[in-house]
Amino acid sequence: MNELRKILNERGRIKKVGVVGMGYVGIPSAVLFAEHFDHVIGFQRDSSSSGYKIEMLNNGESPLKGEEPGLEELIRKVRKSGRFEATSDFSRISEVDAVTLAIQTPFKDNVSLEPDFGALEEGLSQVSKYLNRGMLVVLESTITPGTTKGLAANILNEGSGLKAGVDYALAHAPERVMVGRLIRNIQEHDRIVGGINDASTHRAIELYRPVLTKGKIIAMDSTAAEVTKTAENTFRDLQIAAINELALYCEAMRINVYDVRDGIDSLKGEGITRAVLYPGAGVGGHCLTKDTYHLERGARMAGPLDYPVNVESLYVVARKINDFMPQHMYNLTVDALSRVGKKFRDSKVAILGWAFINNSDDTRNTPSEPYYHKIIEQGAAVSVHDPYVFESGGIRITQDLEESVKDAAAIAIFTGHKQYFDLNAAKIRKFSGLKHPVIIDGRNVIDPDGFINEGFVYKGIGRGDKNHHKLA
Ligand code: SAJ
Repeated sequence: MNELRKILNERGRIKKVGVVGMGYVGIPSAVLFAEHFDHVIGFQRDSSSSGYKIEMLNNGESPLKGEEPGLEELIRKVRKSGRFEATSDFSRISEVDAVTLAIQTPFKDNVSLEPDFGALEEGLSQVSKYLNRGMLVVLESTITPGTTKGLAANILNEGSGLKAGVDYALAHAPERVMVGRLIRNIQEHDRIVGGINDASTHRAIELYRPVLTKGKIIAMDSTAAEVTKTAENTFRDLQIAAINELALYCEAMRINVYDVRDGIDSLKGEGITRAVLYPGAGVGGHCLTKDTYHLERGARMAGPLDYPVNVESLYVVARKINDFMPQHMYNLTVDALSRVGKKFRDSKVAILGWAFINNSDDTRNTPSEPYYHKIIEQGAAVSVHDPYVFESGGIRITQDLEESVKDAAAIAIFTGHKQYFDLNAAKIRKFSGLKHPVIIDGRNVIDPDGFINEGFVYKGIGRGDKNHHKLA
């Protein structure tokens, strides 16, 4: 039996668990572990921005904003039973049998697209100081493929004098949580668990299996687990780019992309799949905008890649098509304004929707932002409306639609919030006070004819059948 298995057997079953990083991934996973293991310690840096979470958690309160069904009562329950506690004393890592790191890995900047592993590296070096033989370390953050076996193992080995996969188990188990359903996602999604060797994988399975209700364990190598997490988002981004490109083609061919979408989607039957998603004003959020570049970096760093010469990565091209969509919204607006002899310079534009996703207040990497800056650059006066977002990066956001649309020469719909599905053409035109306002529909939420007949200049993404209509 290999060295590590022997050590793990001597240590016996996992009793105490540590979770580093009391964020929207670490908190739910820590309290769920506390339901199944003897004791869980949540580790959190006592920094000015997040130190407050320690006291809140120890008082049985959730420091996460927004609705998280089941989370607060679970925190209270495991605090009452004494099975969970939060602390900034990282030396207590030496007490646990398994420690997971749920630390965010944002990009340094949107140009170099280099990930900022700073916080993760700090967490790893903390763990390495208190690492002892037979412990299990699991990375849950989204990381570049190769990080667990590379960067992470190096930091842990250097700081502890131990050897990954021999003296302690090391694995990657990527989080797949969605804000608003954290507890449910951890229990019900299948869990990818990837160790740097078999003994590590088995030990990590021991940690995650008890937490799953509907979800199954999917075991693999740690690098395969890193690729799975990044690729599942890369594939979604690719599917969105495919329909965005088709929408641009349909506009050029003056047909309705939604007729084509329905047509393609009708192809059903055994073994036939067509993941036809929805065209839109762009792709925002934290996952799809980043994970492709993690995957690219991992693949190209790994070693010789056999790939067509002078052909750009399909996945990066998909990113560029999705990131073009706010530019397309800009181009549609320029075109529509010119039909009524206007330019941005002497126009007010109302942007409807700042959240990156429907019926949410999450604004991370919103496609509305590049559009906003482009039209400001052109001298437009801009008002931003969003029912769920009250401010973002110093940009004032109103919840008053009439105020937002008042005197607006153009209205651009960027988010498919439910409130925008029943925009009334006559009312909106009255609010605008113009004979022929412009409306650009980035999320297929309005009926083109209703607005065209009311005198609007209409443009819709993928609506080649309507974008050249006569002015009423
Ligand atoms: N979008 C489109 N067309 C579509 C779908 C989405 O333009 O057909 C745009 C949205 O407007 C948004 C962006 O893409 O701007 C991202 O949308 P999303 O639904 O993928 O939402 P995310 O970014 O929160 O993705 C998360 C991911 N979940 C995790 O990382 C755990 C992703 O893996 C999930 O597939 C996705 O939720 C989901 O399916 O809900």
